[in-house]
Formats: sequence, C-alpha cells, structure tokens
Amino acid sequence: MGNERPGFLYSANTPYIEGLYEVYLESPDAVPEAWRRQFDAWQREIRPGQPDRIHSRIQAALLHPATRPSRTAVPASVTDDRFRKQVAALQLINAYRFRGHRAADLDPLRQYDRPEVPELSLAFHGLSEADMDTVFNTGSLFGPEAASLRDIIAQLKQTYCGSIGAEYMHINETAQKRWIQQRLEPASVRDVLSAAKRHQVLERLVAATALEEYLHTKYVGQKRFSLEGGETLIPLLDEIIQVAGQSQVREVVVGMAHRGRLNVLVNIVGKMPSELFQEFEGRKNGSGSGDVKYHMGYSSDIVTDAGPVHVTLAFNPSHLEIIDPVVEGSVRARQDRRNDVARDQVVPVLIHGDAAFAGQGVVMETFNLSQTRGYTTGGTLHIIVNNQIGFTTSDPLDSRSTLYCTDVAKMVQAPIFHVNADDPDAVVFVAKLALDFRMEFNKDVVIDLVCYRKHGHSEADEPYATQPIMYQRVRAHPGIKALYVEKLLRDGVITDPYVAAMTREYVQNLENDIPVSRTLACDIEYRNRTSFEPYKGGSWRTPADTTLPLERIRALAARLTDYPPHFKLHKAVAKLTGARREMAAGSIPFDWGFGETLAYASLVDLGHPVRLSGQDSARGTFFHRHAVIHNQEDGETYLPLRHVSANQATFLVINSTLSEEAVLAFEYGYATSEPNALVIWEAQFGDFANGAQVVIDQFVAACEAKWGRLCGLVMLLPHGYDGQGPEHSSARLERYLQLCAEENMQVCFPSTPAQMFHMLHRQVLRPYRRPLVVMSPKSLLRHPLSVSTLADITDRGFQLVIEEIDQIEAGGVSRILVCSGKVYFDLLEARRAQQVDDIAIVRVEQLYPFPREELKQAIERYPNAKEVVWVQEEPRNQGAIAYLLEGLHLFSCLHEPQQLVIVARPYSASPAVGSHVNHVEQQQQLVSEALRLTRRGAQQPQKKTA
Ligand SMILES: Cc1ncc(C[n+]2csc(CCOP(=O)(O)OP(=O)(O)O)c2C)c(N)n1
Repeated sequence: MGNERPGFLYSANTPYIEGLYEVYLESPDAVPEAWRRQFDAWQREIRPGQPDRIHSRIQAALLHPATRPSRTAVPASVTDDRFRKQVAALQLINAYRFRGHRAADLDPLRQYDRPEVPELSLAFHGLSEADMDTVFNTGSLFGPEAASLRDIIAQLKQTYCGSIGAEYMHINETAQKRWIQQRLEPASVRDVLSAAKRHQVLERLVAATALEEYLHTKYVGQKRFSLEGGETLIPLLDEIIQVAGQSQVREVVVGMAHRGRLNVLVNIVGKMPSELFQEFEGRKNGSGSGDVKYHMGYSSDIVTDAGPVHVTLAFNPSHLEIIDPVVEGSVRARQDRRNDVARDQVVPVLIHGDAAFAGQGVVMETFNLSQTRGYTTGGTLHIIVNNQIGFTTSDPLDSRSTLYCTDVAKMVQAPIFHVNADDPDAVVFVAKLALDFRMEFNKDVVIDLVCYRKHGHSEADEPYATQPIMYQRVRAHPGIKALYVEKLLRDGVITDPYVAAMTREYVQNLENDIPVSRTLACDIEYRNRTSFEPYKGGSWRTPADTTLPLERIRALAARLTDYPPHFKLHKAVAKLTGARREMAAGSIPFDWGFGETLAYASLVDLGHPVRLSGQDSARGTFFHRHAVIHNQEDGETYLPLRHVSANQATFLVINSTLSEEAVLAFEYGYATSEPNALVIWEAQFGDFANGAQVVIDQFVAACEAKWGRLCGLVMLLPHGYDGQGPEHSSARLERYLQLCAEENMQVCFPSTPAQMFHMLHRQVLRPYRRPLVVMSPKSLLRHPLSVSTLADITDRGFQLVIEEIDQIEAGGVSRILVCSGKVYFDLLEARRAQQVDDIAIVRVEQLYPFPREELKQAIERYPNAKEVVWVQEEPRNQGAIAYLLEGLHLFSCLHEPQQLVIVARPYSASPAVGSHVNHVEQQQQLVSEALRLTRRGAQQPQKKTA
C-alpha cells in the first residue's frame, strides 16, 4: 500500500475499518479521501466472479510490519470533531454487529447477569450522553437515513441484544454478511409476525407441551428424554419444513439424538400415536433385535403450501453426533439420485445437544467435509437444543473451553444465531432466516436454541442433587407455552378458551390415534425414492452371473486405456496403461489394479454408479489404481472410468479428507440410501479404520438388526504382513469376525485380481445388500503369482474356496493347509521350492458367512490327510483363528480321525514386529512349520537358495 496507506490501520480498529467500508459500499463519497482511495484499490483487486475478500485484505493489511497497537480505537489522525463522532457512531454500530450477542437476552433461566461489553459503551468510542440527540449517518442500519444516537442505540439493542444473539461478522464474504445484516436490521421492521403465523406457532407449542405432559402422566417414570424446557424446537422445525417446501426443497433429512426425539417423531414426522404407545408398553413387534423407542427412525410426507416435503428422521445410535456424517451421506445420495446439482432439493437438518456439539470430534470432521467436492451437501442447518447442561450433571465450565457451545462452527464461517427459546416469535424468525441463508449461499448455518431442561437427564434422574440453584430457577419457570400464551393474550391475538380447546383437541387426537403432526400427504409419486424391496428376499448364496464375455472385456479395456491425445502421461502411468492393454489382449496376465478397475468399468456400464473414497484413493495408496490421470504438462485430469459408454452411470473417486470416522459414516449413509450403487470406503492402511470403530460397531455390524436397514457398503482394508512394522500390517481381521452374526455382513480375503473383480461385481449384481469387509492386499498388488487370466474373468465367478492349483496326487496328501490371503503365496512358493508333494493348500476367500460346504468338499478330496492345518500370518491371539475355533467352522469340515493343527505367529500384544529382519525370520518359521520343513530335516528355504 506504500505511502498511501491510511495511518490508522491498527488491529484494534478493525470494526472501525469495516464500518467505514460498509459506508463506502453504500456511498463512496461519504468516507475520507485516503480511505476512499484505499477501498478503491482493494475493490480493483477483486477478480470478476470471485467473492469480495475485502475482510481478508483488511486482516492482511493489519499484519503489515507497520501495525502497532493503538491506544484508542478512534484514529488519532482524525481531527475534525464532527467527523470523528460520525466515525465513532459507525464504529458503535459495527460493535453491536460484532459483539451485541454478548449482551443479548438469551437465557430463559436468567442465571447470570448479562456481561458488560466495553465495546458497546459510548465511552469506548469517545461518545457521551451529550451526543445522544446528535443526528448521524447510520451506514446501512436505517438505509440511507440519518438518526439520532439515541434512536440508533435503541435500534441496535433491539436488533442485537434482544432474544436473538447473531454471530456473523466472522464471515469473510461481504455478500453473506450484508445479506444477514439486511435481514436482521432493523429489528423494529423484522419483528412482526402475522397473527395467523402466531396461531400456528402456538398450535405446535401446545402440541409439544401436551405430548410431554400426556406421556409423563401415562407412563410415569419411563425414560423419554423429555423436550420440556425446549419445546420451541417443534415450532422451529415446523417452520423449517414449511419454508423448505416454499423453497422447492423436496426432502429434509433430520439427524438427532435422544432429547425431544419422541416429540419430533410424533409432532413433526407424524408417527402414529398408537405406535409410540405400544413401544412404551413394550408391545412393539419387528424383525431383528430392535432398539429402544428413542432411537428409531421414521419418515413421512408433510404437506406445505408449495407441495409435499418428504421428511426423514434418521435412526440413531446412542453415540452422540455420529449420526451427523451418516445423514450427510444419505442426503448426498438423495441429491445425486435427483441429479440435484445445485443441492437445493434435499436439505440436511442436524439437531445437537450443547455438550455433544462442543465435545465430540466427529462434529468438527463433519464440518470439514461440508464444502469439499466429494462430500458437500450444499449446506446443513444445525440446531443446538442448548439446555445449558452437559452430560447428566455438568456445567458448561467443565464441558467446553469455548465461550459458546457453537464455536466449532466458525471453522467453516457458518453464521450462528443464538436465540432464547422462551421467545417463539424470535425462534420462528431465526428458523426462516437460517434456512433462507442455507438456500441462498449453500453453506452451513447454526441455530443455538438456548433453553433449559425441566427434568433430570432422563425422567428417572434427580437433578436437584447436583444442580440445586439451576433447578430452583427451573421450578420457578412457568413454561414456554404459558409465557407465549400470556404474550398472545396481551397482544390480543388469542383468548383463553381458544388455548384450552386447542389442548383438548390435541389430547383427543392422541387418544383416538389420529396423526398429530401437520397434514400428511399420501398420494405423491415415488420416482426419486430409494427402494430396498428388490434386495429383501435374497441371501448371500443368491447366485449372480459375474462373468464378463471376452468382447466386453476388450471393449471396456479399450476405453480404460484411452486418454486425450494431447495428454502427456507420467512414465509410470504410461507403462501401466500399456500393460493394461496387453492384459486385455491376453498377452500378459491380469494384475490387481486392472481386475479392480475392470469391475468398476463393467458396473458403470451396466448402470450402477460407483463411488470410491479414501485417502489417496484416486491414485491408490500403493500406486496401483490411477483412476485419475494427470497431464504432466498442465496438470489437467482425465478419468477413463467416466468415458466408458454413452449412457453409463457416474463414477466418482474421491481423495478424502484425513478422517476415518466421518468419512466412513458418510459413505455408510450414502450406501444405505443408494442400493443401486457400489459404494466403497478405502482405508489408507487397514488399521486406521479403528478411528471409525463407532461406525463399524454401531452401523456396519448392527444396523440391520437394530433398525432393519440394509446396506451394501464395501470397506477395503489393506492388510498384509509385509514387514512394515506394527502399525501397517494388520487390518484387525479378528475384530470384524467377532462382529459377525446373523449374516449381518460379509468378510472376504480375496487372493487374486479375478477374485477381486468377481467379488465387487457380485456385491452389486446379486439382489442382496449387506456390508462387505475386505482384507485387501498391499504386496499382492504386484505379486508375480497373484495374477489372473482372461478365462478367470470370462468363465468362472467368485470362488468362496480355491482348491489346490498344482498337480498333487490326492491319495498321497497327508496334510492340508487351509489359509487366507497373502500367506498362501509364501506357502506355495516354499512348497514348490522344496518340492513337497504330500501337502495340499486350500484358500478360504470368504471367511464370513463361512463356506462350510465348499471347504468340506475341498478337504474330502484327500482321504489320507491326517492333519488339517490352519495357517495364518497373524499372531495366535489375532487373525481368524478364534472365530474359526469358536464357531467350529474348521472342526465341522474335518472327518475322523483328522486333527486340526494351528500355525500362527506367537501370541503378541502388538500386531507385528518392528524389525524387518525379525519379520522375515518369523515368516520363514511360519512357512516351515506349516510345510513341516524343519521336522523333515529339510533346509530352511533361504539356506537352500543360498
Ligand atoms: C459418544 C457418547 N458419549 C457419552 C454418551 C452418554 N450420554 C448420553 S446423553 C449425554 C449428555 C449429552 O448432553 P448434551 O449434548 O448437552 O444433550 P442433552 O442430553 O443435555 O440434551 C451423555 C454424556 C453418549 N450417549 N454418547
């Protein structure tokens, strides 16, 4: 900025500068010459089509070496008193925009005195009582109008320090800030709701209150996690759905935890009262082992002025906040199905508790997904039911380190509207404002509904023991409905008998089992809905033809190895592309990357979308996939899988954020909403999936049993004892196998590229949807023996068990090795090297559901085998062995007098040794033991080679 830089550009003056900038935008001549030139210069730097980053420029300017702390917020160089006061008035207006929320009337319990906020005082800006009747230019507060300082302050207090505390000045984009400002200012204009609207609000408030009271007296002491103290949530949600309908939103997907869930289910989503009562009475039947009533999901079509909106309340496990990314994934799938590129037809709404929102890391992970290409849903509406108490008993002082429970949302510059739940008019205003913001800017937005909790954490809990003072105030609180009724009576909007009749009618409806939500639509078309009907009858044994004729392989391969002529490929990628051409021609064997890529190509060609995400997934962590080709000259990218055929389905590969929990949950949510697609999450190394353990336990393994939801998600977990140390060797196969029951998922350990091809093909082509957990390889990606032929793709499908491949005389076999995955090749190589001819090797490619028949048959081929040996690379306390023994899977395949022998690494606390030399020794010992090389007196394999 050189010499022209105004002399008072100090950090303490940020509000001043921003205020001045606001004035400049409205009327450039109203600001001093030096500033006008400065702002003109900044404006010129804005590139067409780019957002106005003037705020960043101010911040950057403040970091200039010349920056030094100012003693006063008012620039010293401004000498003219009249002008100085005008600037001070603008500065004060801006201070309310920045800091007014600190003095807002947000707490229904009025537990603390509202803080003195220095920036909101006259003195802070060099003003005094004597200036109260002076008339000032107000920037945009009153439009172009000037006003007295007294009127300005009155308006500011009403706008920023009433029932709404707005935090939005942290947003960089000027357009967004100005949009919010124009909606908030001045409050005297915005705070007018029609009588009809207030009737509606009252009606929903009566519903929310009456339901809780009804359940409280009918089901005494039963847990329901009452909404009392925060009943305004119901009119808030009602408004959101109505506004959504008017904005042409066709689906709203809601994720929420326990608090107030039953109320939302009945009063918003239209669950039949009788269904809820049956659950309270423990009479509800259903398939699977089920879940408690406050975790169940529901959906319906709600009538709005502009057509029906499909509202889904997602099922929910107890683990707080983990539903957030699941809902986001589900929304993304619904948007994709509708080809909703603007992301305006389906909107996610997430309802949080204050402690959970501040405390759970997955909230941050989900925010971090919100604007990324592969995961954005065009903005989420977050609602915090902030009852000002965290956990069962704890104070905010113990449950967070931030001022507000919502501060994490600032990481994506979401506007945050704190609102007092005792003021339903303000809540409804904020509901519309927030949804309109989301629709306008496709960004996240937060409503912090500040309320209280009438009972303990649950109804069986005693809150006075730990919160005596808070609960004295709770006891003295008349209730939100009572306050609102009082207000409406005062305003002459209603009469007493009207409310009594409304309440009576609501209770009668409950008792007569009439839906008590808004009107439900029953005759809308289902074109854009997910249907799992086609997948319900099948079993994992339902056959599917996963083979591919030679001409299809060749046609697909031609597309996969094609790229724009001007593309200069990286050497390694060019080599790989050439090799893939040869593989398709049958001149060299198939490798892993090609088998996998061919499966994707075939699926998109058949109309099944493919979505693959994970860290580095586009290239492949181990450099084998290269689904995205990069032109080495200009960085341009090309995805051959998007050019397979004219009417193909979409192929999306995403290099994910560095998250396991939120990303896996997102993909889970996507897969539960899009059964037609192949949805894959890939861990960078399999063990990193333990960062997503909640998702695996709560959703992948148990979702169907708890909530009856099917899901065809695939998890690719690189697993293999390759000597890379304890952190990268094991995908913890044992943990997945321990979670297996009731055919809830499939666990596979494919050993060849063709097996990978058929397994992925089968996952989509079978009319059957269950999660598929895959121990995927690292070293096998380039292993010379882990290859396939064209015939393996054209002639046979996925083999649950692969029998002996060498010419071994069956009658002479005395020992059968049974194994899975990469160790097979070590065994095979050693057996060939040692010319062992009395040991057969059989591979189990699917561990769950266990293919007993197939393995039994394979074992029966060797009538003289006395021993069946399970060989695994994992330590004895890990891998598949415990599962195989416990489930008698191996025993049931033996026949008298066969013995079962186990060969594994020794028991170990850690998955693998750190030293490569130790690893090699262990591996050789394992192989030798399995092949009885030591007992035979044969030399160790490496010695022989030497
Ligand atoms: C991940 C997780 N940790 C702990 C719990 C146990 N728990 C259930 S509710 C709750 C308190 C939640 O407080 P808040 O988020 O403020 O919601 P509120 O119950 O007050 O509405 C806790 C700790 C849980 N359900 N999930």
